[in-house]
Amino acid sequence: MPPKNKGESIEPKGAVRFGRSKNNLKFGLVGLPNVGKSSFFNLLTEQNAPAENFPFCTIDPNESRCAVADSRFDFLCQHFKPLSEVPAYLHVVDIAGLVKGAHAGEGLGNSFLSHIQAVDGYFHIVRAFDAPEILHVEESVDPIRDMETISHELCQKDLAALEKAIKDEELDVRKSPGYKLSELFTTTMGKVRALLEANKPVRDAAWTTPEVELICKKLYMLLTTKPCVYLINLSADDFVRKKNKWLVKIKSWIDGHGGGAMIPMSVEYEQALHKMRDDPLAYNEAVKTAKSVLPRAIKVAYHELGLIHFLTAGEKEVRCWTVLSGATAPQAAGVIHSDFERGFIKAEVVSFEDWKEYGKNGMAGVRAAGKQRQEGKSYIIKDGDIVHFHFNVTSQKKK
Ligand SMILES: Nc1nc2c(ncn2[C@@H]2O[C@H](COP(=O)(O)OP(=O)(O)OP(=O)(O)O)[C@@H](O)[C@H]2O)c(=O)[nH]1
Ligand SMILES: [Mg+2]
Repeated sequence: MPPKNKGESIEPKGAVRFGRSKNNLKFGLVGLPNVGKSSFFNLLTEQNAPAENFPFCTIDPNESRCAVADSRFDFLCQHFKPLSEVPAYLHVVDIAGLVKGAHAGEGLGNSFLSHIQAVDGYFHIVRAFDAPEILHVEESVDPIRDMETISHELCQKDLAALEKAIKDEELDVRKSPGYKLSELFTTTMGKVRALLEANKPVRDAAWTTPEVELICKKLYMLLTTKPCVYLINLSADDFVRKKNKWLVKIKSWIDGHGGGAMIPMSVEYEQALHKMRDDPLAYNEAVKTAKSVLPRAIKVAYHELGLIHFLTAGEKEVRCWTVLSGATAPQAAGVIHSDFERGFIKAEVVSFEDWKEYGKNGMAGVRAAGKQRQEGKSYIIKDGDIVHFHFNVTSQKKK
Protein backbone atom coordinates (compact mmCIF):
# COMPACT_ATOMS: atom_id res chain seq x y z
CA MET A 1 0.00 0.00 0.00
CA PRO A 2 1.24 3.52 -0.65
CA PRO A 3 2.05 5.53 2.45
CA LYS A 4 -0.68 7.32 4.34
CA ASN A 5 -0.91 10.96 3.47
CA LYS A 6 0.20 12.08 6.94
CA GLY A 7 0.93 15.78 7.15
CA GLU A 8 0.94 16.29 3.40
CA SER A 9 0.46 19.81 2.25
CA ILE A 10 -3.19 20.75 1.86
CA GLU A 11 -4.01 24.19 0.58
CA PRO A 12 -7.58 25.05 1.55
CA LYS A 13 -9.52 26.63 -1.25
CA GLY A 14 -9.72 30.38 -1.08
CA ALA A 15 -8.08 30.59 2.35
CA VAL A 16 -5.62 33.35 3.08
CA ARG A 17 -3.56 32.60 6.14
CA PHE A 18 -0.08 33.20 7.41
CA GLY A 19 0.68 29.68 8.57
CA ARG A 20 1.74 26.46 6.92
CA SER A 21 -0.94 24.56 5.02
CA LYS A 22 -0.61 21.22 6.75
CA ASN A 23 -2.87 19.11 8.85
CA ASN A 24 -0.27 18.10 11.46
CA LEU A 25 0.39 21.54 12.87
CA LYS A 26 2.10 22.02 16.24
CA PHE A 27 1.37 24.28 19.18
CA GLY A 28 4.28 25.36 21.40
CA LEU A 29 4.52 26.42 25.04
CA VAL A 30 6.33 29.73 25.35
CA GLY A 31 7.15 31.97 28.32
CA LEU A 32 9.83 33.09 30.75
CA PRO A 33 11.80 30.33 32.51
CA ASN A 34 10.22 28.66 35.56
CA VAL A 35 6.63 29.82 34.95
CA GLY A 36 5.05 26.34 34.68
CA LYS A 37 5.42 25.43 30.97
CA SER A 38 6.68 21.89 31.49
CA SER A 39 4.26 21.30 34.35
CA PHE A 40 1.41 22.35 32.05
CA PHE A 41 2.84 20.22 29.22
CA ASN A 42 2.86 17.18 31.53
CA LEU A 43 -0.76 17.79 32.49
CA LEU A 44 -1.83 18.15 28.86
CA THR A 45 0.01 15.15 27.52
CA GLU A 46 0.34 12.82 30.54
CA GLN A 47 4.10 12.95 30.12
CA ASN A 48 6.81 13.16 32.70
CA ALA A 49 9.05 15.90 31.36
CA PRO A 50 11.38 17.38 34.02
CA ALA A 51 9.69 20.37 35.71
CA GLU A 52 11.92 21.49 38.56
CA ASN A 53 12.19 24.72 40.47
CA PHE A 54 15.05 26.33 38.57
CA PRO A 55 15.21 28.38 35.37
CA PHE A 56 16.18 26.61 32.13
CA CYS A 57 15.16 23.21 33.43
CA THR A 58 13.99 22.54 29.87
CA ILE A 59 16.59 22.85 27.14
CA ASP A 60 15.63 20.54 24.29
CA PRO A 61 11.96 20.72 23.33
CA ASN A 62 9.63 18.00 24.62
CA GLU A 63 7.04 16.93 22.10
CA SER A 64 3.84 14.97 22.50
CA ARG A 65 0.16 15.11 21.64
CA CYS A 66 -3.09 15.44 23.52
CA ALA A 67 -6.60 14.39 22.63
CA VAL A 68 -9.09 17.07 21.59
CA ALA A 69 -12.30 16.58 23.59
CA ASP A 70 -15.41 16.29 21.41
CA SER A 71 -18.89 15.36 22.62
CA ARG A 72 -19.86 14.26 19.07
CA PHE A 73 -17.01 11.74 19.08
CA ASP A 74 -18.11 10.50 22.54
CA PHE A 75 -21.69 10.14 21.30
CA LEU A 76 -20.64 8.06 18.28
CA CYS A 77 -18.38 5.86 20.43
CA GLN A 78 -21.31 5.21 22.78
CA HIS A 79 -23.50 4.29 19.83
CA PHE A 80 -21.10 2.01 17.94
CA LYS A 81 -19.03 0.67 20.85
CA PRO A 82 -16.26 0.21 18.29
CA LEU A 83 -13.12 -1.90 18.65
CA SER A 84 -11.02 1.20 18.20
CA GLU A 85 -11.64 4.81 19.26
CA VAL A 86 -9.31 7.46 17.86
CA PRO A 87 -9.91 11.10 18.87
CA ALA A 88 -8.41 14.14 17.17
CA TYR A 89 -5.03 15.17 18.53
CA LEU A 90 -3.24 18.44 19.06
CA HIS A 91 0.56 18.21 18.79
CA VAL A 92 2.21 20.13 21.60
CA VAL A 93 5.84 21.19 22.05
CA ASP A 94 7.26 22.29 25.40
CA ILE A 95 9.93 24.90 24.64
CA ALA A 96 12.71 26.26 26.85
CA GLY A 97 12.20 29.57 28.66
CA LEU A 98 12.99 32.84 26.88
CA VAL A 99 14.74 35.68 28.68
CA LYS A 100 15.43 39.34 27.96
CA GLY A 101 18.02 39.60 25.19
CA ALA A 102 17.32 36.11 23.78
CA HIS A 103 17.17 37.58 20.25
CA ALA A 104 20.76 38.73 20.76
CA GLY A 105 21.83 35.37 22.18
CA GLU A 106 21.11 35.90 25.93
CA GLY A 107 20.12 32.89 28.04
CA LEU A 108 19.97 30.03 25.64
CA GLY A 109 19.05 32.63 23.08
CA ASN A 110 18.60 32.13 19.44
CA SER A 111 18.32 28.35 19.42
CA PHE A 112 15.21 28.69 21.60
CA LEU A 113 13.73 31.20 19.23
CA SER A 114 14.32 28.69 16.45
CA HIS A 115 12.22 26.20 18.43
CA ILE A 116 9.38 28.73 18.32
CA GLN A 117 10.00 29.04 14.60
CA ALA A 118 9.28 25.32 14.28
CA VAL A 119 5.77 25.51 15.79
CA ASP A 120 2.65 26.93 14.13
CA GLY A 121 1.14 28.70 17.12
CA TYR A 122 1.79 28.84 20.83
CA PHE A 123 0.44 29.11 24.33
CA HIS A 124 2.13 32.02 26.06
CA ILE A 125 2.25 31.00 29.73
CA VAL A 126 2.29 33.96 32.07
CA ARG A 127 3.03 33.64 35.77
CA ALA A 128 0.50 35.46 37.94
CA PHE A 129 0.86 33.37 41.11
CA ASP A 130 2.77 34.54 44.18
CA ALA A 131 4.88 31.77 45.64
CA PRO A 132 8.14 33.07 47.14
CA GLU A 133 9.72 29.61 47.03
CA ILE A 134 9.34 29.40 43.22
CA LEU A 135 12.24 31.30 41.65
CA HIS A 136 11.41 34.12 39.26
CA VAL A 137 14.05 35.27 36.79
CA GLU A 138 13.11 38.87 37.59
CA GLU A 139 12.70 38.29 41.33
CA SER A 140 9.16 39.68 41.45
CA VAL A 141 5.83 38.74 39.92
CA ASP A 142 4.75 41.22 37.25
CA PRO A 143 2.87 39.60 34.34
CA ILE A 144 2.72 42.81 32.26
CA ARG A 145 6.50 43.28 32.38
CA ASP A 146 6.95 39.60 31.53
CA MET A 147 4.56 39.71 28.58
CA GLU A 148 6.38 42.83 27.31
CA THR A 149 9.67 40.94 27.55
CA ILE A 150 8.49 37.92 25.58
CA SER A 151 6.72 40.10 23.03
CA HIS A 152 9.87 42.25 22.64
CA GLU A 153 12.04 39.19 22.00
CA LEU A 154 9.69 37.85 19.35
CA CYS A 155 9.34 41.25 17.68
CA GLN A 156 13.12 41.81 17.65
CA LYS A 157 13.67 38.42 16.07
CA ASP A 158 11.08 39.24 13.39
CA LEU A 159 12.66 42.66 12.83
CA ALA A 160 15.99 40.96 12.12
CA ALA A 161 14.23 38.70 9.60
CA LEU A 162 12.63 41.78 8.04
CA GLU A 163 15.96 43.63 7.63
CA LYS A 164 17.51 40.56 6.04
CA ALA A 165 14.59 40.12 3.63
CA ILE A 166 14.82 43.79 2.57
CA LYS A 167 18.57 43.49 1.97
CA ASP A 168 18.08 40.31 -0.07
CA GLU A 169 15.35 41.94 -2.13
CA GLU A 170 17.49 45.02 -2.80
CA LEU A 171 20.37 42.81 -3.93
CA ASP A 172 18.06 40.88 -6.22
CA VAL A 173 16.60 44.03 -7.72
CA ARG A 174 20.04 45.53 -8.33
CA LYS A 175 20.95 42.52 -10.44
CA SER A 176 18.34 43.51 -13.01
CA PRO A 177 19.02 47.03 -14.39
CA GLY A 178 15.99 49.28 -14.41
CA TYR A 179 14.17 47.27 -11.76
CA LYS A 180 13.14 48.80 -8.47
CA LEU A 181 11.43 47.55 -5.33
CA SER A 182 7.73 47.11 -6.01
CA GLU A 183 5.29 49.41 -4.29
CA LEU A 184 3.61 46.41 -2.68
CA PHE A 185 6.93 45.27 -1.24
CA THR A 186 7.81 48.71 0.12
CA THR A 187 4.44 49.44 1.71
CA THR A 188 3.99 45.93 3.14
CA MET A 189 7.46 45.85 4.68
CA GLY A 190 6.88 49.37 6.04
CA LYS A 191 3.68 48.21 7.71
CA VAL A 192 5.43 45.16 9.17
CA ARG A 193 8.25 47.32 10.54
CA ALA A 194 5.88 49.85 12.13
CA LEU A 195 4.09 47.08 14.03
CA LEU A 196 7.26 45.35 15.21
CA GLU A 197 8.93 48.59 16.30
CA ALA A 198 5.84 49.31 18.41
CA ASN A 199 6.26 45.85 20.04
CA LYS A 200 3.10 44.62 18.32
CA PRO A 201 2.72 41.31 16.52
CA VAL A 202 2.40 41.24 12.74
CA ARG A 203 -0.90 39.37 13.13
CA ASP A 204 -2.26 42.63 14.64
CA ALA A 205 -3.32 44.26 11.36
CA ALA A 206 -5.85 43.87 8.59
CA TRP A 207 -3.84 42.40 5.73
CA THR A 208 -4.93 42.02 2.13
CA THR A 209 -4.43 38.74 0.26
CA PRO A 210 -1.44 40.04 -1.77
CA GLU A 211 0.17 41.37 1.42
CA VAL A 212 -0.24 38.03 3.21
CA GLU A 213 1.19 36.20 0.21
CA LEU A 214 4.14 38.57 0.06
CA ILE A 215 4.85 38.29 3.79
CA CYS A 216 4.71 34.49 3.59
CA LYS A 217 7.02 34.45 0.56
CA LYS A 218 9.61 36.97 1.71
CA LEU A 219 9.45 36.64 5.50
CA TYR A 220 8.81 32.93 5.84
CA MET A 221 6.92 32.17 9.07
CA LEU A 222 7.48 35.26 11.18
CA LEU A 223 7.11 34.44 14.88
CA THR A 224 4.51 37.13 15.45
CA THR A 225 2.18 35.97 12.68
CA LYS A 226 1.55 32.76 14.61
CA PRO A 227 -1.65 32.53 16.66
CA CYS A 228 -1.13 32.94 20.39
CA VAL A 229 -3.32 31.81 23.28
CA TYR A 230 -2.47 33.38 26.64
CA LEU A 231 -2.60 31.04 29.63
CA ILE A 232 -2.48 32.94 32.90
CA ASN A 233 -1.09 30.72 35.62
CA LEU A 234 -2.87 31.63 38.87
CA SER A 235 -2.61 30.18 42.37
CA ALA A 236 -5.19 27.45 43.05
CA ASP A 237 -7.00 29.79 45.46
CA ASP A 238 -7.29 32.62 42.93
CA PHE A 239 -8.41 30.21 40.23
CA VAL A 240 -11.18 28.75 42.38
CA ARG A 241 -12.45 32.14 43.52
CA LYS A 242 -12.03 33.48 39.93
CA LYS A 243 -10.17 36.57 41.13
CA ASN A 244 -6.67 37.87 40.61
CA LYS A 245 -5.41 41.45 40.77
CA TRP A 246 -3.62 41.17 37.41
CA LEU A 247 -6.36 39.79 35.15
CA VAL A 248 -7.95 43.07 34.02
CA LYS A 249 -4.56 44.63 33.24
CA ILE A 250 -3.44 41.49 31.40
CA LYS A 251 -6.59 41.45 29.28
CA SER A 252 -6.14 45.07 28.29
CA TRP A 253 -2.45 44.44 27.45
CA ILE A 254 -3.46 41.53 25.22
CA ASP A 255 -6.15 43.61 23.50
CA GLY A 256 -3.55 46.26 22.75
CA HIS A 257 -1.02 43.75 21.41
CA GLY A 258 -2.73 41.78 18.69
CA GLY A 259 -5.55 40.27 20.75
CA GLY A 260 -5.95 36.57 21.32
CA ALA A 261 -7.70 34.26 23.72
CA MET A 262 -6.87 34.67 27.41
CA ILE A 263 -7.47 31.62 29.58
CA PRO A 264 -6.96 31.92 33.34
CA MET A 265 -5.78 28.57 34.70
CA SER A 266 -3.82 27.13 37.56
CA VAL A 267 -1.15 24.48 37.22
CA GLU A 268 -1.37 24.02 40.98
CA TYR A 269 -5.13 23.35 40.81
CA GLU A 270 -4.87 21.13 37.71
CA GLN A 271 -2.22 19.04 39.46
CA ALA A 272 -4.48 18.63 42.50
CA LEU A 273 -7.36 17.56 40.21
CA HIS A 274 -5.07 15.15 38.38
CA LYS A 275 -4.14 13.48 41.67
CA MET A 276 -7.86 12.89 42.34
CA ARG A 277 -8.46 11.01 39.08
CA ASP A 278 -8.59 7.64 40.87
CA ASP A 279 -11.05 8.95 43.43
CA PRO A 280 -14.23 9.84 41.50
CA LEU A 281 -16.08 11.07 44.58
CA ALA A 282 -13.42 13.62 45.50
CA TYR A 283 -12.97 14.58 41.83
CA ASN A 284 -16.70 15.16 41.24
CA GLU A 285 -16.89 17.23 44.40
CA ALA A 286 -13.89 19.36 43.33
CA VAL A 287 -15.15 20.04 39.80
CA LYS A 288 -18.42 21.33 41.23
CA THR A 289 -16.33 24.26 42.50
CA ALA A 290 -14.00 24.68 39.51
CA LYS A 291 -13.59 22.58 36.37
CA SER A 292 -10.34 21.78 34.62
CA VAL A 293 -9.52 24.21 31.81
CA LEU A 294 -7.35 21.72 29.93
CA PRO A 295 -10.04 20.56 27.44
CA ARG A 296 -10.91 24.17 26.62
CA ALA A 297 -7.27 25.22 26.23
CA ILE A 298 -6.65 22.34 23.80
CA LYS A 299 -9.79 23.10 21.82
CA VAL A 300 -9.01 26.81 21.53
CA ALA A 301 -5.45 26.06 20.35
CA TYR A 302 -6.68 23.51 17.81
CA HIS A 303 -9.15 25.97 16.31
CA GLU A 304 -6.69 28.90 16.45
CA LEU A 305 -4.50 26.82 14.14
CA GLY A 306 -7.44 26.62 11.73
CA LEU A 307 -7.84 22.90 12.33
CA ILE A 308 -11.17 21.08 12.25
CA HIS A 309 -12.03 17.40 12.23
CA PHE A 310 -14.44 15.19 10.42
CA LEU A 311 -15.47 11.75 11.64
CA THR A 312 -15.64 8.26 10.24
CA ALA A 313 -17.80 5.88 12.23
CA GLY A 314 -18.61 2.18 12.28
CA GLU A 315 -18.43 -0.96 14.43
CA LYS A 316 -14.69 -1.33 13.82
CA GLU A 317 -13.60 2.21 14.46
CA VAL A 318 -14.84 5.66 15.34
CA ARG A 319 -12.23 8.19 14.42
CA CYS A 320 -11.65 11.93 14.13
CA TRP A 321 -9.50 13.10 11.23
CA THR A 322 -7.83 16.48 11.32
CA VAL A 323 -7.88 18.84 8.32
CA LEU A 324 -7.35 22.52 7.80
CA SER A 325 -10.55 24.48 7.75
CA GLY A 326 -11.46 25.01 4.10
CA ALA A 327 -10.27 21.58 2.93
CA THR A 328 -12.28 20.03 0.10
CA ALA A 329 -13.74 16.51 0.24
CA PRO A 330 -10.88 14.97 -1.83
CA GLN A 331 -8.28 16.72 0.36
CA ALA A 332 -10.00 15.34 3.46
CA ALA A 333 -10.09 11.89 1.86
CA GLY A 334 -6.34 12.24 1.28
CA VAL A 335 -5.77 12.57 5.03
CA ILE A 336 -7.06 9.01 5.41
CA HIS A 337 -5.08 7.66 2.49
CA SER A 338 -3.47 9.17 -0.59
CA ASP A 339 -5.40 6.62 -2.73
CA PHE A 340 -8.67 8.07 -1.44
CA GLU A 341 -7.72 11.48 -2.78
CA ARG A 342 -6.34 10.19 -6.08
CA GLY A 343 -9.36 8.05 -6.86
CA PHE A 344 -12.00 10.21 -5.16
CA ILE A 345 -15.49 9.60 -6.53
CA LYS A 346 -17.82 11.08 -3.93
CA ALA A 347 -18.36 11.60 -0.21
CA GLU A 348 -21.48 10.53 1.63
CA VAL A 349 -21.92 13.12 4.35
CA VAL A 350 -24.20 13.33 7.39
CA SER A 351 -24.12 16.25 9.76
CA PHE A 352 -23.74 15.26 13.40
CA GLU A 353 -27.09 16.91 14.28
CA ASP A 354 -28.88 14.75 11.67
CA TRP A 355 -27.08 11.65 12.90
CA LYS A 356 -28.18 12.41 16.44
CA GLU A 357 -31.78 12.79 15.36
CA TYR A 358 -32.10 9.96 12.84
CA GLY A 359 -29.17 7.61 13.56
CA LYS A 360 -30.67 5.55 16.38
CA ASN A 361 -31.08 2.64 13.96
CA GLY A 362 -27.83 3.31 12.17
CA MET A 363 -27.22 4.76 8.74
CA ALA A 364 -30.39 3.14 7.28
CA GLY A 365 -32.53 5.48 9.40
CA VAL A 366 -30.48 8.50 8.31
CA ARG A 367 -30.83 7.49 4.66
CA ALA A 368 -34.57 6.88 5.02
CA ALA A 369 -34.95 10.41 6.38
CA GLY A 370 -33.05 11.70 3.32
CA LYS A 371 -30.28 13.13 5.52
CA GLN A 372 -27.31 11.47 3.90
CA ARG A 373 -25.94 13.85 1.28
CA GLN A 374 -23.87 12.89 -1.76
CA GLU A 375 -21.08 15.43 -2.13
CA GLY A 376 -18.57 15.90 -4.93
CA LYS A 377 -15.05 17.22 -5.42
CA SER A 378 -15.77 20.82 -4.56
CA TYR A 379 -17.53 20.13 -1.24
CA ILE A 380 -15.87 21.94 1.68
CA ILE A 381 -15.69 19.70 4.74
CA LYS A 382 -17.38 21.04 7.87
CA ASP A 383 -16.25 20.46 11.44
CA GLY A 384 -18.09 17.40 12.79
CA ASP A 385 -19.22 16.00 9.42
CA ILE A 386 -19.60 12.21 9.46
CA VAL A 387 -18.16 11.07 6.17
CA HIS A 388 -17.91 7.92 4.10
CA PHE A 389 -15.70 8.20 1.01
CA HIS A 390 -16.10 6.33 -2.26
CA PHE A 391 -13.02 6.03 -4.39
CA ASN A 392 -11.65 3.99 -7.22
CA VAL A 393 -7.96 3.56 -7.87
CA THR A 394 -6.78 1.36 -10.67
CA SER A 395 -3.55 -0.35 -9.63
CA GLN A 396 -0.47 1.17 -11.22
CA LYS A 397 1.20 -1.03 -13.82
CA LYS A 398 4.58 -2.42 -12.82
CA LYS A 399 7.36 -1.18 -15.07
N1 LIG B 1 3.14 27.31 43.39
C1 LIG B 1 3.11 27.00 42.10
N2 LIG B 1 4.22 26.44 41.55
C2 LIG B 1 4.20 26.16 40.24
C3 LIG B 1 3.07 26.40 39.43
N3 LIG B 1 3.37 26.03 38.16
C4 LIG B 1 4.63 25.56 38.20
N4 LIG B 1 5.12 25.64 39.46
C5 LIG B 1 6.47 25.23 39.90
O1 LIG B 1 7.41 26.05 39.24
C6 LIG B 1 8.61 25.30 38.97
C7 LIG B 1 8.94 25.40 37.52
O2 LIG B 1 7.95 24.71 36.77
P1 LIG B 1 8.23 24.21 35.28
O3 LIG B 1 6.97 23.60 34.81
O4 LIG B 1 9.47 23.40 35.22
O5 LIG B 1 8.49 25.61 34.58
P2 LIG B 1 9.02 25.91 33.10
O6 LIG B 1 8.32 27.12 32.67
O7 LIG B 1 8.90 24.68 32.25
O8 LIG B 1 10.55 26.23 33.39
P3 LIG B 1 11.83 26.17 32.37
O9 LIG B 1 11.82 24.86 31.68
O10 LIG B 1 12.98 26.30 33.29
O11 LIG B 1 11.68 27.33 31.47
C8 LIG B 1 8.32 23.88 39.46
O12 LIG B 1 8.87 23.73 40.75
C9 LIG B 1 6.82 23.82 39.50
O13 LIG B 1 6.37 22.88 40.45
C10 LIG B 1 1.90 26.95 40.03
O14 LIG B 1 0.86 27.16 39.40
N5 LIG B 1 1.99 27.25 41.37
MG1 LIG C 1 10.36 23.60 31.27
